[in-house]
Amino acid sequence: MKKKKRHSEPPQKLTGIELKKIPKSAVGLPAIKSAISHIKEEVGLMKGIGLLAKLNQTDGFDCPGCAWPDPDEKRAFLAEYCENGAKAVAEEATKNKVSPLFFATYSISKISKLSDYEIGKKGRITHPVVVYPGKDYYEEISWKDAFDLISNKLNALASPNEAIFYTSGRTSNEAAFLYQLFVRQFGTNNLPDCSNMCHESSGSALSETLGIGKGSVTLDDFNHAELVIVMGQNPGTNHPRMLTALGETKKRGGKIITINPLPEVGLMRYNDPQNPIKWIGKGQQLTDLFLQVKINGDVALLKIILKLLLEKEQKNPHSIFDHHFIKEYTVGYTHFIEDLANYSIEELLPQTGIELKIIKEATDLIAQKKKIIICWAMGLTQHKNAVDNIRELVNLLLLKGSIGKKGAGTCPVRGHSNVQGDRTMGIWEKPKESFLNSLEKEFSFKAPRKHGYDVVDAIEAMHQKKARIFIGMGGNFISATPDTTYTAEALQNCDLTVQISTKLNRSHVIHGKTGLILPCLGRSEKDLQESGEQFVSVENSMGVVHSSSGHLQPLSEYLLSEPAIVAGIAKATLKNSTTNWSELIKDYDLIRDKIESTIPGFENYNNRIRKKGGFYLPNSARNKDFSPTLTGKAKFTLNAVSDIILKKDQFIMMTIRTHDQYNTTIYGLDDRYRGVINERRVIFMNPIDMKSQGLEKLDLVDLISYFEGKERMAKGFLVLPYSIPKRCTATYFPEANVLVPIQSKARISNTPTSKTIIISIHKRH
Ligand SMILES: Nc1nc2c(c(=O)[nH]1)N[C@H]1C(S)=C(S)[C@@H](COP(=O)(O)OP(=O)(O)OC[C@H]3O[C@@H](n4cnc5c(=O)[nH]c(N)nc54)[C@H](O)[C@@H]3O)O[C@H]1N2
Ligand SMILES: Nc1nc2c(c(=O)[nH]1)N[C@H]1C(S)=C(S)[C@@H](COP(=O)(O)OP(=O)(O)OC[C@H]3O[C@@H](n4cnc5c(=O)[nH]c(N)nc54)[C@H](O)[C@@H]3O)O[C@H]1N2
Ligand SMILES: [Mo]
Repeated sequence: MKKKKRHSEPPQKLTGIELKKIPKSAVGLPAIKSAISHIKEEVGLMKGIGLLAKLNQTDGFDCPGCAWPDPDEKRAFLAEYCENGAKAVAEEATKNKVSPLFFATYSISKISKLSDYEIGKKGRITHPVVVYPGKDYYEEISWKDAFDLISNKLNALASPNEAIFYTSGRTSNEAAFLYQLFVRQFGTNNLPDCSNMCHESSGSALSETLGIGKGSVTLDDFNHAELVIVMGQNPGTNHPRMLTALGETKKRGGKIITINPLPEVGLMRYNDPQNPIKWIGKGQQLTDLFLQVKINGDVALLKIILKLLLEKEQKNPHSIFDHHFIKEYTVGYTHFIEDLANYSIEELLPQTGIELKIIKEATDLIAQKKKIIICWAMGLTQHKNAVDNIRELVNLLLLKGSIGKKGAGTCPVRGHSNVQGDRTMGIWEKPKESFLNSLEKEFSFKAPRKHGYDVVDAIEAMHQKKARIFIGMGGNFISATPDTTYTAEALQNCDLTVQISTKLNRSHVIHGKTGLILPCLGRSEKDLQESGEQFVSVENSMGVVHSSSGHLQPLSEYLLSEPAIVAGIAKATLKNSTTNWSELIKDYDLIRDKIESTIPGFENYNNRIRKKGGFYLPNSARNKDFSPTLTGKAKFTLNAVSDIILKKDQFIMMTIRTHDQYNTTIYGLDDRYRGVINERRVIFMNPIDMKSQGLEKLDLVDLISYFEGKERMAKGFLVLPYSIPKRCTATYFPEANVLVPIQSKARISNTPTSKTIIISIHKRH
């Protein structure tokens, strides 16, 4: 028992903070400098520059950073990447290796004492390794023995539903398709993925209201939009290339409204990285109007805007709403308008924390525009009423007829570079009947119909020992999921955990009785199979499917590609499979042929994927076709405002990313755009709240979270005064995940509420 505890809590050492002035604009020279310094340190300068030249080029590899699309036509010669894309590549192409020798010297207990930053910097894993029950060291294992071990354990289960198959969103279409095929032939739909913690709320809301779980805009729409509203998103750090698109909107006379509890630097001003002449100077202003909303105040804010728009419309009929669109394409309008009368602006206003005057300014801007794009990310999707957040913004777009026309629509900005593609390939615990039917027809087997576990349910199942095997296709499950201590117990309850990974991470030290690490090729590396060099394909945030081929020599001769690993496990496990797994791996064109036969939109896949820039998947909402909804029309919905009530001395806390991390991979210890250098255990607070709590800058505090009578504690954070609404605070993910209660999740989508955690703050004496 004692040993388990030791592994579950990441260390809490503080590093030595330095506070800097918050920069006035994003990107520009400091970004280039930072990118080069990471590349130099991890990869070496010459090799690194060669690598960057291939990033996001049509003959190169897809950036493992975010899912923001590349331009359809013109690609800058050397520079379709950003600072953080360069860092992501540097991390993957690092010279640092985690070999069997490393594992012989570092016990698992010893690794567990390192910080996430230190663990990540150890580098790429070179050989398959295993830890046996009761042992504290990983040791080398052959691929064959690893596959046999997995197959023996899987086949010994009482039911296939006792195994869980997680996916993180970097996995290629080819690997994802094979993975879900194997899992379903094995007999379960237990396919949770990182989407469950990410854009699941968007998928739920958009499928219900517009009939497709993906966004409707293309990159070109930003060239035509009259207004872009960016809600709950920090693109300066997480999707830097989006700033270029916003810059284009501005150049053409469009406006930008930003809705965020923090004045995120990148959204305010930026310096185009591809236009060095402009690096000197203040940069281009992006945001025209900033609404500093309280955490989870978005539905209240949108309702005020909707009510004010309605007032204007009633005063001057047909001046604001697109009645033709509403009549032709939607249902539920009358009911929706009636429901707005149940809310009063006076009651809604305190939830937003914004002056009415500023909300009126925003309403005036919206009222005049006919082509509106709304972009959003985790600031909207990780709350109890997250699905409501997104349905409410859809209401606004529907009123304005801003869906399915140029320069307008929904833009949920995806995280992982192929998270959207993985879903298209069938990585989902709730598969559609039509999809299972096609799989059965093509592969002659009976696919399971019972819905599987999502991430939260999977953790519960492992904790209750209803599930005994965990296999992770990429990702870092222990650090990405909520309730770290509870999730650690869940994983440690398993008979077997298998991590298919590129780099060492904390999930390798929180293992089941037997633990396996299977190292795979990264995006930037050559994938050589029997028929020659292979490429893979991915889908970006706007539904463009394109190819990605690595150019580097693989880091170690023992690495296998993700498709080859899936095939290896499948071949060993499935005794009666009619699928020829070895054949499929010889030539990935054969996998793509199978995708074409089972998934709509992939006609002539092998041909079209070879075209420069790839191809667009069909998107019904983009064409004003809402037939996939229950009524065949787009739907107005009634949505709930936040029901959070803070007691005295309680605060609402959001967990956010720094500028120097990729989810659980910590590139460095700085958050340059927020002026925090060399420390991650910090809590951002409003200065008035600090005063009321008797706290001073850099005081050391412990945090306690509250949920359904249970308290959770995270120790050792430094207080930082910041521009953030009163009673709102922010900490960094994953350090604060111990505080996120496993049962605190969004209605419908089941997404952990990583942006609404109720806490109190306790000064160390
Ligand atoms: N460099 C880098 N790039 C990444 C990632 C990374 O870690 N590093 N992660 C990738 C992934 S998987 C994802 S999902 C995306 C994440 O991209 P983001 O969603 O931009 O990431 P977060 O840091 O979670 O930022 C959430 C933003 O929402 C705001 N916010 C929080 N709560 C609320 C709220 O209640 N209302 C409103 N209006 N705003 C709120 C926060 O202030 C913050 O600006 O980025 C992807 N790209
Ligand atoms: N509190 C809090 N929790 C959150 C969030 C939050 O905002 N707040 N955000 C949530 C979100 S949006 C997401 S998407 C999840 C992210 O959850 P995950 O996707 O599980 O986490 P990552 O940190 O992206 O995973 C990094 C690991 O993936 C492996 N890896 C990298 N590239 C590859 C590859 O090409 N192949 C394979 N097989 N492995 C690879 C490396 O070993 C690396 O250590 O976290 C969620 N958790
Ligand atoms: Mo994400």
